[in-house]
Amino acid sequence: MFSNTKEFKIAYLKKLEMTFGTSFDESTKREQFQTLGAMIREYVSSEWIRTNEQYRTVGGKQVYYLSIEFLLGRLLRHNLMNLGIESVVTEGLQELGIDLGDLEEIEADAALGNGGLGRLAACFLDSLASMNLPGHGCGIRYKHGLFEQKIVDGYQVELPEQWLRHGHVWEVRKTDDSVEVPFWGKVESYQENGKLVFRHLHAETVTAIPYDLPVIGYNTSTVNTLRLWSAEPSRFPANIDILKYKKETESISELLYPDDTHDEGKILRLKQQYLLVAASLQSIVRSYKKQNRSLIHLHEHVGIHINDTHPAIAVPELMRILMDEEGLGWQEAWSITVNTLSYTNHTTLSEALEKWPVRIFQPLLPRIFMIIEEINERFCQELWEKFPGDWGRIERMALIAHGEVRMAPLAIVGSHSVNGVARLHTEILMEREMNDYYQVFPDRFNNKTNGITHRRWLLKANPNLANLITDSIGPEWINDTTQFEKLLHFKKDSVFLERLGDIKKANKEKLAKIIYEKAGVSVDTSSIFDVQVKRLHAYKRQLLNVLHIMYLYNRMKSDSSFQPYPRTFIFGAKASPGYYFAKKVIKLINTVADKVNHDSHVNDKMKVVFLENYRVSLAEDIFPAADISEQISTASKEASGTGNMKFMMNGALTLGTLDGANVEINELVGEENIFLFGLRAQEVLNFQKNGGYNSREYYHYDQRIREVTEQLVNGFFPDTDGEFTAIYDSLLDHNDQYFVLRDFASYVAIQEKVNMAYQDQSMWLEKSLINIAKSGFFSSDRTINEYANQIWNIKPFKVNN
Ligand code: C3B
Ligand code: PLP
Repeated sequence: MFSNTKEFKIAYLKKLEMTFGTSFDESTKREQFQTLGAMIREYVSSEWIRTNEQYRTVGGKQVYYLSIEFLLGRLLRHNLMNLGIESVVTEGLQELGIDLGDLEEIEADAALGNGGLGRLAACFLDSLASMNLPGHGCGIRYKHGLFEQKIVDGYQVELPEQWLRHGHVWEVRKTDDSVEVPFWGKVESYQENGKLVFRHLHAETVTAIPYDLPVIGYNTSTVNTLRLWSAEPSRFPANIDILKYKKETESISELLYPDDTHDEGKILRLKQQYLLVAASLQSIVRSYKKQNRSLIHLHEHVGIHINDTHPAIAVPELMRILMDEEGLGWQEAWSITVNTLSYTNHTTLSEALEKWPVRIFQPLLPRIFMIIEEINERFCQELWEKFPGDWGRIERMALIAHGEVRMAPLAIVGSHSVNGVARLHTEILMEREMNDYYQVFPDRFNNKTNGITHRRWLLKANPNLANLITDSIGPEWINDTTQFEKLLHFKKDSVFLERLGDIKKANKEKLAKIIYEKAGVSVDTSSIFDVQVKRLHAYKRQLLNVLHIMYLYNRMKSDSSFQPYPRTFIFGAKASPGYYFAKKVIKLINTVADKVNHDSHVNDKMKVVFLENYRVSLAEDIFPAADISEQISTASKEASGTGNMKFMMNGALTLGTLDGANVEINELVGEENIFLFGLRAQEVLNFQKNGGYNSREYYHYDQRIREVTEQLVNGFFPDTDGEFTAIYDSLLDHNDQYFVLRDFASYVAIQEKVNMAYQDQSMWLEKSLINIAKSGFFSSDRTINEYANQIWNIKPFKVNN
């Protein structure tokens, strides 16, 4: 299509005129962006077709990653980079007087996810394609992604997100591949040729339309597919209220549930889950059958991954297809199902463990419910044989109990692999949370520590650091992340370290500009950039961070000899709209920011910034500019974390608890290169099991704690009467479930260490370098390689031109 700048310009201008019927001079930025996007999609179309054809004809096993969330972010520059045409395009546009950076800003983030889980799915897609692995994503094309957050008067305000308003340039609507998904109705069974046959009658059917996105690998011909389903009305049935039916149908893919790690018990959510699963499975089976293969061998050619329990209905749905549609018997169908499916658990928080009331589930998905009942009966029978008389255990482990269908047990029983997302998390699953199942299926459980795509989070987000790395150790690290360790040679190289320091400084300047534009706060770029960005959640303990800031403020006001090194505390976080406590913490951060930033006694030493609307594109500007990465969850509660890995890869030092993947970061970098504090996971779990923690004791014995907690309610912040009572009560009346006060002193002490350590810049830069050099382990290439070899059994497949 084009192989140099000149050809690009000609093709681009022609495309723009043809698409928009306008001359280049009259075109808008949006038209220029849309033109470029469409050109790139066309550019990859032949490779996309070739990949699909070769997968179908000669390729081996393929895997499908079912996920209710894909937090993709923007795709323009990432696609250009992976295709290796970034510089040709940048130059060509420049010659036309267009800045690629400006066009990038036009693209809306595809925010079809809440946070870590959805972003992990997006990183996995990049690694699959870049490593030539035949793996595709299946998700939902929500009309509205995660809400847009505005901060008004310190409060979070949610606005509907509108990413599709101008269309999504990367997608292709595939009407011919649409499938029908039935809800409600009833099931009839009858004998036919000596076999029991089931028929789903009077169902309300929805048409699922796929929209396909190309997933372009880095420097390879592989173009995999992310298939996103949209719900539309089927043929309008007779005698119904058409408008109502249309609205109800479309509402299924209308919006992403904005709850992070919370079970949302709504019919609509269950409909979304079934839409995703039923549509994806039908389409997978349809394409499998095109290869003229018998379904008896499905698991040899197809792997289907259940990302958290949201797509766990894949277990009964695959059984239904194999038995009701393909005529297999139970045993045979069960063996194929278990061997095809695998499942990842992402949390042990009890509020996130999905359970559906039978009274909702059964009428909505009558045949699926029948199959779950039978899986449950057979499973309980097995348990009975293994543990005769142990009713308590059987009740704990059953898939249906107390009027609820339990999704995690369904996923475990119906998959051949169950994995956690960091070593500590997997141990907690095996030894505690899922120990009953571990005893029955010890071989199924395994760990796959999360990872991030270093191509987006380093190569793209931090080009200067990427160049320094390439200059120093060559470009191989881009495809082989074990090469990162070669950077350790430069530990004592003052020229290298100085360049590293300059790059950090430049990234901080870039972020400082954004902070000024978005939040109106001017910050000192030689101060320590201390950053906590992630969803707002009690267990992630943004509250501990802000109480520490209040303590520093108090101390600076009362003790003039206390002169800590200047700091900029940066926060970014969305709270689920119905999460009262989390929203109060946002208000508190903004209230403290207001106080600190306007107090001339302290504001040359500290600033507090809350960046609104934290999302992937903003994250790409934040990670490269951070000095300190706050990973301060209550130990045992953060399954892994992936933000921690992005900070580390960009040279920030972790200040954290021994939780999730922090444990592995610590092992890699060594205790001198990380700042650890707080209770250990075992201690937290023991307190939770046996009691023995009394938050009031910490309040009484630690004057610093008393002062900051009282300030929440004593009028210290003007015009906030009663505003923070809920926070105060959570700490004292409700015994501080997340051990904020218990860890406070230890947090203050470690922050003091950070304060000292930063002042020795050459030591600091050395620590920073060690963090970068050790971060190769956290590339999602490593993670995906483990999934491919140990769970999915898929092999790289080189697409031929
Ligand atoms: C998250 C966990 O909270 C993180 O610890 C983890 O790093 C990521 O998943 C990815 O594994 N998570 C989430 O974002 N949403 C959920 N519903 C459950 C877990
Ligand atoms: N949201 C966005 C936009 C991210 O980039 C990340 C990072 O991985 C997350 C959420 C998850 O952050 P954490 O792992 O700190 O919970």
